[in-house]
Amino acid sequence: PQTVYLADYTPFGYGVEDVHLTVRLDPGKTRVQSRIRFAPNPEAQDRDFFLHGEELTLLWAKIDGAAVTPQLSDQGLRCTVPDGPFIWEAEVEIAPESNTALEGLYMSNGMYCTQCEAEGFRKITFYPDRPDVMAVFTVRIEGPHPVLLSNGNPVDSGEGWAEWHDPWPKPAYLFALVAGDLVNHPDRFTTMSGKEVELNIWVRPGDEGKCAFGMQALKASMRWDEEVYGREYDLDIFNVVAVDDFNMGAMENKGLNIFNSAAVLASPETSTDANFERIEAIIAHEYFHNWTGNRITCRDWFQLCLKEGLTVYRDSEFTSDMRSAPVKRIGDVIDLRARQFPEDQGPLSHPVRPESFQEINNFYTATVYEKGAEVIGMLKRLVGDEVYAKALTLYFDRHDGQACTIEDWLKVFEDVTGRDLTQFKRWYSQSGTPHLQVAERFENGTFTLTFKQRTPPTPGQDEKLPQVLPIAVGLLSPSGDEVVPTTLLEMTEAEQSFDFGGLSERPVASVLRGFSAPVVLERAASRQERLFLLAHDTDPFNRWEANRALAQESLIASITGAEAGPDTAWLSALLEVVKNAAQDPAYRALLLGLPSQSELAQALHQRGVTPDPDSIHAAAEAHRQTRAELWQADLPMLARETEVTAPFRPDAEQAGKRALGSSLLAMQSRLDGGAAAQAQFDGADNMTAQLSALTSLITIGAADSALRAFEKQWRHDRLVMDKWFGVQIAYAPPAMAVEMAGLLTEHPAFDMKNPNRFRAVFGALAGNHAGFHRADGAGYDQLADWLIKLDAKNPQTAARMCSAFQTWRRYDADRQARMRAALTRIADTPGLSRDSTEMVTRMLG
Ligand code: HT7
Ligand code: ZN
Repeated sequence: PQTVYLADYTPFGYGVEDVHLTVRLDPGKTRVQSRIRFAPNPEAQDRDFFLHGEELTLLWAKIDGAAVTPQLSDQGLRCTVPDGPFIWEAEVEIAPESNTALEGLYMSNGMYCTQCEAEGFRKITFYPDRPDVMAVFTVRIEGPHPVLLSNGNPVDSGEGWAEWHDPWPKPAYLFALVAGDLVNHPDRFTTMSGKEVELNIWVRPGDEGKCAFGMQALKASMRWDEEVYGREYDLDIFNVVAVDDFNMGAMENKGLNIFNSAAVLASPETSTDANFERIEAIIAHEYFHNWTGNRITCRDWFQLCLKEGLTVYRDSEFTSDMRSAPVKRIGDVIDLRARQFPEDQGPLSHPVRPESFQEINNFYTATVYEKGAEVIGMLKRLVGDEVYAKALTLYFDRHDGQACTIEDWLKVFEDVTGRDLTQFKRWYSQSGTPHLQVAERFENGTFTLTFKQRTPPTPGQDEKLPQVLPIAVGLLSPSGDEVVPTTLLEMTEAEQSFDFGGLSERPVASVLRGFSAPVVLERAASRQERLFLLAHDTDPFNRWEANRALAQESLIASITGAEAGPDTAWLSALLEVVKNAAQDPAYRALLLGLPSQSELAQALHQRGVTPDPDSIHAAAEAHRQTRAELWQADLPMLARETEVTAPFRPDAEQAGKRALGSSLLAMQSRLDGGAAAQAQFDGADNMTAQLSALTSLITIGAADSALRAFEKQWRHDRLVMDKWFGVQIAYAPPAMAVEMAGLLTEHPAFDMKNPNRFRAVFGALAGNHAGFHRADGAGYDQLADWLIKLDAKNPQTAARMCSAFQTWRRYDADRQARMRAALTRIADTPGLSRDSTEMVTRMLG
């Protein structure tokens, strides 16, 4: 496959003035007629007229009304064109019913829908399918469907047709079309300047009762973007459509967002609190793209983080404002460590702005999204809130309607602050997670913190330069008073010291408050010091972090045999904190979380110890059992405190109580053989309660009847059934996970063509750490078999899931050999997609 390089960027030789599309829908023979006005681009030298096009049957083409015969290839067409402006017309035929890749125009349960980001529009018609070509689109859809939607505002419609016009120039990746027998949940929104906007959530008949929460979230997002960023919606209508077969969460098409139904449909009976929170965040994320992505887009796909990092950052600010900021921050860091750190520290490591790719779909990664958002957070910390707001206003004013680069973004900050951001820019070009070592000294009333930063080599980058690290620090007196409030240190050197003078006694340092930079902190803090921070730190993130470090140390000591069981002194101290009713229950629930088994494997690997998945699993289990026994007397009282008597609300307050209640129930189940969990399961009136009871029962091996009842109750609901498939594998005893996944693929409701269902089964298998890493390699073989099968139908989803193997070099020689064999078998599959080929080749490195 061909590699594309950032350094090779050149603008397209022609600009597009406008595009008219007529789409005549038919499952096997859809006709797409295009009329596009091109004019030479004065900024470009190259006049090669190449239009992208894949899997299209060209019926005819004309330039200025005269028939032409372009030169066709697998990737598109080339044609000789006039020197000045001209009109290109063409008609192609496509077959949406046989499109299982879910990219371009495809069908899902009888409805037509599109997915064009990143390079799907070229599967709809011949076009310069690159984000720097922006144009005004008018679209006529013809088909016998009650609902016919496209981007922008409706122009006119009649029996079997509708016409849409989008006045805002946009790249083709934001094009969308939907047609089908859909019903809507309507609402209205009045913008800050008094414009009325019609809002609709379109769903399959039967799902209309699951739209209200999404609609509330949409209106809250619209208001928030006005209030916080001054951004107003810019069309008369905003449509959201729920689709069952979808490769990712959702897509921000201009005025017509398309959502995976799992990312928008919600009801208390069928959705957990985590589902509600995720839906709120995704609705917000896609809506926020209207300005950060759509009005200002990316020049090329290497700049993906320009829209994704910023939009993730904006949606995390939104969630912090809607819910609890510390809880959101801790959740984000847990997620960053679980998904981005392994990527950045393994063979798939790449910069936030990659410099080359074979298949862009492989770069919608945690690094581009989540590390990209961390970089924005650091920038904001460094310049301060007010300057950040000024810079964003300038960004919107200066670049509205343009396709931009990271250089444009940073220049705005340079202009507003007068600072030189050359070194900061390394965050975009240097891959890998920096490790930050801390040493402390106290002499003559001065406390000195000395930091050393070092980023291990990553693929293609052996040498690393120091990065700008914003390090938030606070100092506490031995009696627990804050003697130095949070102070931002700006580290720019490989090694740097910072002094705090005028102290009467040696303080305890709270370093990297709020996780102010995405680094691995290496700090040889004593157990005593961590217990002190758990009790006294004023920074909620670092209080949680101290506890997390204590949990990790205790587990690692058990795994390596340094200690026989969990640190009971710490567990007693933790119980006191958890019993503090003045603390937010959601925060207390986070304190009860343990590092995942995969995270423990990574921590061991970093210490030069080869992780053994079975010992890790055994230590985690023993820890949970001991904790439950030790806290036995307090569990009933704590559980009573989490009871919610008011009617279900998916807000942070109730969700926090239920989260704490679920953790306590899991402990209780280890003591009472599942009696409390079974009672909760039987009486549950919401999915959070029902599912947490079910997982508690699965964990102790007492879920047979509950699983049967759950299936019977929910077999008509595909999203709830995804949960049923997933939990049985995720929480299965390691020795049974592979068999369970195999058994479930035989279930009549298993459908490998539905990405949600495929992920429910095989995402859960990959997430069952000891089950996937079974010593005989059965987990690896099973996943490889299914990825090979899926690749032939849906390369994008198959390739993403190949990353389950990305940590293969952490493990022992035998497991490594088995994973290498599985990867090689995928790589050697005849006809393997470009997507999966790139992923496995990078992993085999
Ligand atoms: N911008 C979108 C990214 C995307 C996507 C979404 C759905 C299906 C396939 C896709 N490929 C790329 C989603 C987002 O970040 O908002
Ligand atoms: Zn996005």
